[in-house]
Amino acid sequence: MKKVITYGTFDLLHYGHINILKRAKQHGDFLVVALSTDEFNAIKGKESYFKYEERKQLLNAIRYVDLVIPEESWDQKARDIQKYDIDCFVMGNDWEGKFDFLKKYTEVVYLPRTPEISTSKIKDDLGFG
Ligand code: C2G
Repeated sequence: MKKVITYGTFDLLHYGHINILKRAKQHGDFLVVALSTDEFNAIKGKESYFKYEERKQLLNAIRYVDLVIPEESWDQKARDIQKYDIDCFVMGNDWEGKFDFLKKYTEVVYLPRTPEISTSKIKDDLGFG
């Protein structure tokens, strides 16, 4: 079984998130999503509208997602890759090159983002930016 992992906040779940999860899953048979905790979001300088458990519930309802784990720090990725026996690490290309250090542990793939949508655009368009 080829296992894939990806990381993110996935707040205000939208079709850009679905697109990356769908394409990430195409790189294997089992997709792990490391979901940023509320505490880690604070470290990332983000405050999500939906809290961790709500964002986890949404991700678990997506057909492409097989397991959701917490992302609590920047430096857990190598451990996660070994712990979950990951064969492929996938991120959107807004992170292009940032995780190349993981190539010694696993395949690293950056996929094009869905350009016209983002959580911050949704907030801005709704007047909550
Ligand atoms: N994404 C996308 N298209 C969009 C918006 C997001 O492909 N229109 C992708 C991002 O590239 C990322 C994933 O969806 O791969 C999750 O995006 P965010 O929730 O914004 O995650 P981010 O804040 O980038 O956190 O350690 C890594 C971080 O946790 C990533």
